[in-house]
Amino acid sequence: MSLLDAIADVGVDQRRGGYSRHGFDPVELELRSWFVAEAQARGLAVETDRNGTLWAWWGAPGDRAIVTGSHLDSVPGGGAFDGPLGVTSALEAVDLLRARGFTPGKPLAIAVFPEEEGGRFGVACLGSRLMTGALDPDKARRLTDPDGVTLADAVRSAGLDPAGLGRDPVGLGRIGTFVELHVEQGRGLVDLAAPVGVASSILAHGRWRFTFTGEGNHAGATMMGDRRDPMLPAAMTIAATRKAAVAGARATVGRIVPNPGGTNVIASSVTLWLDARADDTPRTRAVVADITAAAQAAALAEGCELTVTEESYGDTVHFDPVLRDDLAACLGGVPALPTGAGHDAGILAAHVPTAMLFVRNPTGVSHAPQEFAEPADCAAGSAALADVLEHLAQ
Ligand code: HGY
Ligand code: MN
Ligand code: MN
Repeated sequence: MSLLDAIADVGVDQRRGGYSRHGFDPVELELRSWFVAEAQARGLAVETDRNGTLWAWWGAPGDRAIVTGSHLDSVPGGGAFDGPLGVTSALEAVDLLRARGFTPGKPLAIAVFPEEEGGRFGVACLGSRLMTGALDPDKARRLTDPDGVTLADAVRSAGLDPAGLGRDPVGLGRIGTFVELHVEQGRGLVDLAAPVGVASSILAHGRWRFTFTGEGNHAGATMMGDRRDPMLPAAMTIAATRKAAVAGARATVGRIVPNPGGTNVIASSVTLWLDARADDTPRTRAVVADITAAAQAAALAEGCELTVTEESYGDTVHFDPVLRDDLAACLGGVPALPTGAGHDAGILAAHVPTAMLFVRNPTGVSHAPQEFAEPADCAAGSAALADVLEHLAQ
């Protein structure tokens, strides 16, 4: 049984399909315990840092460490590979290196970052953002999940001190190089007929919360001319995303929550979240500005108020070209690919030399149950990661 098979039953979402595994919820805590057991079975010493990131050390923790790893959480109804493949491949790479009789000449660690998807508390790459200081810890502690549980309460239930959340210069300072293996979220490697590739860049991307406030009322007793229905400007905002996302930009509304949400009720408010991405910050912000203008005009026409809040934002990531080309060469000249998906590697890239390896996904689909990687390509990915770690940890 592969390591991925061993966790295949954890966090299956019968209602949505796929997996729902979210930061510090019981499912992710079960996955974290599984990882700790697997790491300890390999003689790796596991520690949990102030932000809940797990660090499994091969040898004593120390500076100039070669670090790999990824995340175990998912989007709601997500696939089996996004995140976990990077964690299981890291464990398998340790097995391969041991089998080769390799002993690292530098500290080597596997990191597992919490809440990379932001599926529970709404901020993507929560653990790496906190570690690098990209997210204010007071704001983080106040983040709430859909049930109103704060991040502070959630980490406390997981055995962490919420007062400890925040920048971790010691932990970050130990990282010499970070390499994350990830299932490709697209068909680039399929089109290139390559099982493994390296990452060149990540789109600029962010998330914005739009709240439309109108007047709740009865669906049958309220004449159409007497309404201030926030669902209408929300719908027009969603329609505006398609027109605004030009020249390779992407704009998505995947989540909309009416309040109170009754079939025979005119909503009093509607909140939707916009995910917008483009090659650079000016283009991304231009897309958001166009959509915001459409939302404001639609809200005004319906007599509704609108508030727009930026929840997270990250500029374009260009991975270290020297490291990228060095790893591509180490792997015999694998292709370099851009990605539209964010990663903890994208957050760390601003602070330490960082690279990513991609494993072919024949469906090209991600953030959905159809996400897939062939066992042979997963094995090629683990072998490639072992080669890269051996190369870096000489
Ligand atoms: O949203 C993303 O691109 C990543 O999967 N968190
Ligand atoms: Mn993802
Ligand atoms: Mn991911």
